[in-house]
Amino acid sequence: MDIKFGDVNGDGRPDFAVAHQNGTVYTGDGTGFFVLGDGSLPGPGSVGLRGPDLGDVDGDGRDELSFCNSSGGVEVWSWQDTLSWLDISGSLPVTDGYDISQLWDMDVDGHLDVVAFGEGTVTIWKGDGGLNWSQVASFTVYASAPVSAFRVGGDADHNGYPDIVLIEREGTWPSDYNRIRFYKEASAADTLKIAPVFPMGYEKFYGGSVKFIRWITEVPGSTSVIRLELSTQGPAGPWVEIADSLKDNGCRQWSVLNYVNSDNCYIRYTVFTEGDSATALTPGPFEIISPSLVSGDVRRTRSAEVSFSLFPNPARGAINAALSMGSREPGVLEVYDLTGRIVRRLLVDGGTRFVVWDGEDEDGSPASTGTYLFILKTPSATVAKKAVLIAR
Ligand SMILES: [Ca+2]
Ligand SMILES: [Ca+2]
Ligand SMILES: [Ca+2]
Ligand SMILES: [Ca+2]
Repeated sequence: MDIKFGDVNGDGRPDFAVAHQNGTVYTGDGTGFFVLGDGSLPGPGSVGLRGPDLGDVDGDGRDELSFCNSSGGVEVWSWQDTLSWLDISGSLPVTDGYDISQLWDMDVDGHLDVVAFGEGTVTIWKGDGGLNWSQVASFTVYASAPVSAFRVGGDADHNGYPDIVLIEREGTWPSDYNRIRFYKEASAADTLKIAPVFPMGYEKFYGGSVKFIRWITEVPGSTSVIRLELSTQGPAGPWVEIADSLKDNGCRQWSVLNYVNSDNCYIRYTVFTEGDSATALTPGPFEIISPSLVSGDVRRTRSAEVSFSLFPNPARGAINAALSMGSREPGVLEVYDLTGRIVRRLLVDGGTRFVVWDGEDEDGSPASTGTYLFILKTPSATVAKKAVLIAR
């Protein structure tokens, strides 16, 4: 793989690493603009730093960079500051025949390991979260075969350990051919287990952005399904469902909860089989930033003609909303609690309207005393306001 997205500087904005002669790491500002961030990294030479990958080696929420150098050695570097990178390659080989690197936790101990492929050989070095890398496995697939592709991380057999897939050119010209090979880690699955893969703690996400939640499961025998839940108030919950009854394929695309600011977020992963379940939590807290709440509680997009007011505030038992929007614009008024959980959804016709939230959730149970966020969504605008409900 010659391009990988990640966040090297921990600002919550996507950066990427690419094997290219003009440079390797580009940092993004979140609006589609990227600037070269190589700084003190080794120069790219005529072919670039080959087979780069990004992953958080030291668990601080910022991605480190791995790559293969022009001598076939394997290196890992950590962003320190603009233009300043630290070499954390330790005892990884300075010269060898490697072409592509991957950063993945192959033994599922919570620390990323380095895996590299080149000249027909795959090698795994176990990491300790710092500078130390120790070789734990190496095997030759087909001596001196040129590399086409290499990817680790999927767990095809649900034994709880990632497997390896690669493509190389085997045979000799003119009868050479591309060969795809798949290697599975050979442990038997004997205990139901789930482990988080991403996020792992201290990442920064923007509300409304899209991230991939990843996990790995050890599933003896039967079929498994996954439930994902979010807490924005620490590892004890309360928990809000992200998705349930998911296929256990290790990955879920997630639209990060908006209108929430918290640096104490956790995901709870649960794997279910018939008659059994297992649970795991994100190892450390990650952060969700919602800019719309940073500068006050009113957010407008596009149309200034859509507005509403809430009264009284605070209100006992029920909150009134006076709405003003285009006559041909039916909308929805959503009520959220401050954990981001949707409490009630009220459909409203276009024009000038008056609706009452009776202080009950979708099931008719009374909501508790607290601050609630009201979001009015129409085809042309989204407006948010807060009000306090005092339970009856
Ligand atoms: Ca970034
Ligand atoms: Ca890091
Ligand atoms: Ca590991
Ligand atoms: Ca496996």
